[in-house]
Amino acid sequence: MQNSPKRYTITAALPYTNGPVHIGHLAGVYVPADIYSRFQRMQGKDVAFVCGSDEHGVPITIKAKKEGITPQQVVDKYHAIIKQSFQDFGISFDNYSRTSAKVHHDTASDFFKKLYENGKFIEQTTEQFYDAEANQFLADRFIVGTCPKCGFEESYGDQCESCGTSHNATDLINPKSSITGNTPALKETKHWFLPLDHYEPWLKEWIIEGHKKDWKANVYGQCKSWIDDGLRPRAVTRDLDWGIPVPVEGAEGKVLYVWFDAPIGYISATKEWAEKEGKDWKPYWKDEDTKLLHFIGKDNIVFHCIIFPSMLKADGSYILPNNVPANEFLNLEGNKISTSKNWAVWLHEYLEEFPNQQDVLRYVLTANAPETKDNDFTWADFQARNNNELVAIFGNFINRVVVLTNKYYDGMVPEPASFSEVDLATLHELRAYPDVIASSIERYRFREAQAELMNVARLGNKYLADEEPWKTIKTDKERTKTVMFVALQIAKALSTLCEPFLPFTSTKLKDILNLNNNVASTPLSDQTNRTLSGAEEWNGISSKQILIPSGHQIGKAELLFSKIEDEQVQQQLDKLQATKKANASTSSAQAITPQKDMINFDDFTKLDMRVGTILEAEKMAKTKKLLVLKVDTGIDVRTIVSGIAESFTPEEVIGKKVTVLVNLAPRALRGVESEGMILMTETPDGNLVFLNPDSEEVKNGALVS
Ligand code: B3M
Ligand code: ZN
Repeated sequence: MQNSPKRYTITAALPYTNGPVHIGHLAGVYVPADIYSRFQRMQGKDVAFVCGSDEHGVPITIKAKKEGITPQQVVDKYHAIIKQSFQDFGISFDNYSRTSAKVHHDTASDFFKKLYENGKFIEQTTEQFYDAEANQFLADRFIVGTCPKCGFEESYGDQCESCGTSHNATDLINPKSSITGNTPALKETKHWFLPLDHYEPWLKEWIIEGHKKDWKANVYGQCKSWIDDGLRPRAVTRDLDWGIPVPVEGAEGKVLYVWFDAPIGYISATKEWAEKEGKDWKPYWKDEDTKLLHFIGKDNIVFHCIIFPSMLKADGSYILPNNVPANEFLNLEGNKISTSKNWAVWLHEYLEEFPNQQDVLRYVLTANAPETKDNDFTWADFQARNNNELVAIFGNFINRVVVLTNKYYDGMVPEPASFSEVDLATLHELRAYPDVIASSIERYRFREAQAELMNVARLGNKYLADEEPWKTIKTDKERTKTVMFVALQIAKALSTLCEPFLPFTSTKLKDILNLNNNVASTPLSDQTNRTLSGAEEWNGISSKQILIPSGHQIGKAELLFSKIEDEQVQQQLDKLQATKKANASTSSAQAITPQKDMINFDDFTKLDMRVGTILEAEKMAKTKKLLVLKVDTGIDVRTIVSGIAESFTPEEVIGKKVTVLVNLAPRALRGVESEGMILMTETPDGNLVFLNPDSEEVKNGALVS
């Protein structure tokens, strides 16, 4: 691709329609994607910003079973909620489609057929997990077990949400049906596999060599470790009744794997949009001069960097993603956001509870964006950033400029006298910001870009505070006119520069300044009234142009932002507290797991459990849940990998007496041989607790019987 692409195809991960959108989705995917898209449009670029509802897959059918309705009713309900809330929040998709649409079924079916007819799949009959009681095969979230890579014990059949890896269900350790809880049987079934191993050499060259410098470290690292571990064929069809039927002979009762069809949803959404716009969709997906970008969360990296590109490569007629700037996860008040536990701030509820304050949430989520590591959202921080930054800096500056211009000049931009050194230095500093902000946005550093935007507001605030027009108005009217003229230039610049981040504020500020886009931003000498392009507006700030000319009539003052009161924060915290209590009571009610199948005494005597002491502990690199322990079992000192890192630090467990199952067959977890298991239990809100003897007299090696 040339340096400046002819067009941009920007995709945002298709949200599953098994629930509404929450702040984690917004911070991870949709706000950054929208900032980037809005910015490129302002630069006059040809942008197709597409998304849509991800309506197939097991999560939908699980939700339907839970709510006693059909999958179509589930997707219709949440597609409407999600689409409306994105629109109300200012996420400026050119098209928000849905994968149950005919255009998508046709596009995905044709895509599969072309690969099938060109022999790109391996057709294989293999043994897959089957739940005899539920009378169905167990695909994806219908089966859970221990992740073979990181030891996470609630890994799904297709993907581990903890370490992001994607695997086949038969790789799971200790698999269980999520429908009945039973240990599944194995039953033969035919599926079509994409031979990812076949694309390994090309992926090494395209990613490991080709994108070492320009892909984010978290993305590159996950791809590299996945490729280094060796790629294997991946089933792209499933034995399910909800999804896109496999369009070939002998595939009755089978559908496309949701992660095969969903990324193709970007293509069908582009087709649908191009149709409406009277454009040709093909250049957006097939022209090398198009920059293709996927905005996603880190749990989708492997699908967007390895599996979907391999599909595009197999087809041979598509371009590949230029970048996949995936974000990490956002937590809420110190805990992982969870749809199933209702531990979230839902977008549609926020929009109701904080009317006309979309930009406050956009601002706070960008300021806290988990761009390189997981981050945390707290309502206290939300209030602080709104009150101390948006209100006290940005809003305060604009309010003073507009109030004083109305008070001194009836709202008319004054004619400046001669500019002082400070004036010229301030205007010079202002002119640097468009490029600074643009550079951060182009490198997908939106936190940094927004911080620079706030520096423009700080520049204006400081200028007014230093020049004190409210004092000079009494002694030097000419000086005051110049100061207010300079301050109004900064105000106008803010109305342009904030648009990608705070689109509602930009519109409001342009209304206050009465900038209905026909204000000339032209060289000092020539004042012609014409509508400016976004690029002229943005880049005009950098040149020695007047941004808002003297004689222009601005509007009346109105507040851009209002303070968030303690009561509003408390209301949200109470809501979360109620959720926590509800979870605790349901989990304690549910926690009484049904008794397992009966065993006899001989079975029990096979278990060799001892008292031990943890001598050493360290976190396992690149995992969130695992600690590598050295345990003195009284028999020996051995290594045991334990999934307790989210409940204990290594320091907290050293010296602890524990109960150890010592004759459990060793297994390798991320390359570390684990010999045994530390017995734990957990509190209702999910904190792990050791099972240990309540007497110091008990020595290591003592038998537990
Ligand atoms: N529906 C979102 C998720 O994994 C998934 C993205 C599809 S993008 C093609 O939560
Ligand atoms: Zn894992």
